[in-house]
Amino acid sequence: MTTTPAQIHRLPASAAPSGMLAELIERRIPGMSLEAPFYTSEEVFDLDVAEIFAKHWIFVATEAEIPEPGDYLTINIGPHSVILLRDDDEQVSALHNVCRHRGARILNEPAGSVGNLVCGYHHWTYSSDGSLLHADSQPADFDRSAFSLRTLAVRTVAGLVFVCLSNSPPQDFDAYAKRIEPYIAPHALARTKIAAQEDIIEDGNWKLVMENNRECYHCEGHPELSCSLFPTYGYEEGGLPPRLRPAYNRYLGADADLKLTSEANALPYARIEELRQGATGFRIQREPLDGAGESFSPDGKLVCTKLLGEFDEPRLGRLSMHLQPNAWFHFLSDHAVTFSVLPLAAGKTALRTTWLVHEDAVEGRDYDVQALKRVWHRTNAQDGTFVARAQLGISSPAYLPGPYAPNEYQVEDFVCWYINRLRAGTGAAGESGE
Ligand code: 3BY
Ligand code: FES
Repeated sequence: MTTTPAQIHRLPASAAPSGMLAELIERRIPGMSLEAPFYTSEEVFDLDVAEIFAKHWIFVATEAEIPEPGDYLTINIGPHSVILLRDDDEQVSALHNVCRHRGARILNEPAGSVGNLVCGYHHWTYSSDGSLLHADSQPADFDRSAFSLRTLAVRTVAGLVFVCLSNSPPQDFDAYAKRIEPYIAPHALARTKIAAQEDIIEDGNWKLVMENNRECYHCEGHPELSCSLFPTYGYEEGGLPPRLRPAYNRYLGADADLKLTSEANALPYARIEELRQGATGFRIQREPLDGAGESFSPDGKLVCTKLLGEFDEPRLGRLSMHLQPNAWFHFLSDHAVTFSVLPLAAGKTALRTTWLVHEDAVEGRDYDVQALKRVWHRTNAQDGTFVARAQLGISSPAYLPGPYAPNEYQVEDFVCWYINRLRAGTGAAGESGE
């Protein structure tokens, strides 16, 4: 008897919140950190994978990581393993890394290059578009066309690669792409190469990693970053602690200069901040850097002398983008750095950091890789310590939710977005903090 593709493609039901989860989502208090189970419970973790990571656009890579046809990456999103592949038409495609015979994982390296995709178990062989080309010893009426690898939605925007595991990805991505493209395109990521990449595992829930990124209340814990990134980030002038006043005054001057420089170079710089809205919440803005205003370095000077794209002006500050649920980015005149957060377990999270430089930049001549990485290598390690301490404290029965300060408003934006998406996805009533 032949099984029909319709029967085969029946998808698992989405995770419905149990009574306890529904109540936790419902009773979240605006302006306060989440209750402990959001960070510690494996049940919430499973819900996060099903409702957040499997239903939203997830930033996973840059196109520069797979420059040639056949180049691939494997990306783990919770229990999902996704193959990102540059196909024979030079497009980026995304396939589930699950053999259609008996389910074995096909590609088992984090990156590489392939012709056809051959499952190592019984050697079913697929083309780069996922069609099954060959399966040994099957009956004469075996229909290969019913057993292609399952594909998933993939989009590239200005050299950034996003996937969505859902069959009906959020529709607002097109509008998002249209708005961010003019900001990022001048940095010409299509003409970059990977200078360095680091994966770290943080001992904390993925939301703690994101929340930590969304505020600079803790930035005095980042001495290397604070040399060039103004630690006044997120503060209103009235809420500034006196010790940050000199930095704030420098920021105002540098910001006025950056606006002129951006206009002279036809670069958009205005802030768009829609971190709570819709499915694809984001923030983008070109902002000044301290010191020489050029790059992330001890004196704010360039860390790569070969500038990106067609730039001949080094003082372009940082074009920074923050994206729900799992990413942030900084695009500078001389390099770009991207961050992708992927959940591993309730208390474990992977953070991938990628540094990109002009494809013609030569290590040792134009840049020193240790100097290029230094600020974010150190900052990530410091953040990892903060996240681990938060996870430990929240895991204590003594933990109670605490209040966000005004300069942590983007943490509140992230949490409101998260709760809203859980409510939207699980059918629970109400929107948070609108
Ligand atoms: O990386 C960021 O986006 C900045 C730096 C420190 C805080 N955060 C908002
Ligand atoms: Fe892949 Fe058998 S599980 S060929």
